Amino acid sequence: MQQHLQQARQLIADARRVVALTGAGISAESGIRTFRDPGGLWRNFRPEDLATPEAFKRDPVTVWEWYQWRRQLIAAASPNAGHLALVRLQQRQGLTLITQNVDGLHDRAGSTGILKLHGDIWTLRCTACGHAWHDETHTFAALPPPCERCGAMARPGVVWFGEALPEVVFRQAAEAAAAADLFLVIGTSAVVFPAASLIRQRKNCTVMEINIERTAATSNADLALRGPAGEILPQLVMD
Ligand code: BJW
Ligand code: ZN
Repeated sequence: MQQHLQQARQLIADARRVVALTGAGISAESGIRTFRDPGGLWRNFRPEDLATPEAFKRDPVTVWEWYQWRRQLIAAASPNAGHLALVRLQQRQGLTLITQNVDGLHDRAGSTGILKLHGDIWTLRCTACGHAWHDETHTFAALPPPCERCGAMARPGVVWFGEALPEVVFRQAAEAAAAADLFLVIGTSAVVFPAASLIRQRKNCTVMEINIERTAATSNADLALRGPAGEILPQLVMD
């Protein structure tokens, strides 16, 4: 492992265009459960019962209860050493940060220009007029909450299965990935598309995975570091 860490540190120091794709695993050490690990966020539900437009149409209150519960957990959590190491890396040599996470912990850590592929749990969007706004309410007076502009039903500003990712954000992420010479894949099972399609072996681009387990991305990785992101990342960016 020490040898791998040394090699990884050198790869980062030598890289000119670093891109990181993060998933739920980077927030695990902040106490936010991942989706697919044992005891994960889907609780006793199937993903299609909570994270689809059909589920929301069928039962908006249950879906909102799940999001309100998560908003409360996230509000009580803090960014961890993994989030902070990515801030340091961005300040030191530049980094394009792409995340699948909706928890906002990268923002709270201090990362900038974050490309959020799956939206933001702190954004609400009106199902009628499309108005979107930032809202940090922990316990809504009523569920579903109303649009602040027209009073119609609001939904979480996140991307559910079967919905398109924000077009401009995904394009910027794909361009950054194509131009990268080092691509870090951190704390994601890499099973959700099109986010996972960004992880590809290219000529002149090293793919480095940081995860506690083997994942769907491991076979594409030139170097796989096994361990918690909050422990490994700080060791990679220390001066
Ligand atoms: C640690 C750790 C520690 C733990 N340190 N590591 C091609 C093939 C097959 C299917 C499809 C395909 N293309 C599209 C699809 C369909 C679908 C899809 O991908 N399905 C697959 C699941 C089969 N994709 C979609 O529907 C997407 N939309 C789409 O394709 O639209 C097409 C379209 C075009 C034009 C018009 C209309 C439509 C949308 C996907 C949206 C995903 N949404 C969610 C919910 C977001 C909101 C919310 O949070 O509630 O996003 S699902 C959920 O999964 C969430 C996550 O961002 C995403 C990824 O999960 P992630 O982050 O990888 O978490 P886990 O739990 O899976 O993994 C955690 C990892 O951490 C593990 O590896 C652990 O080992 C590790 N770990 N502790 C380091 N301390
Ligand atoms: Zn509205």
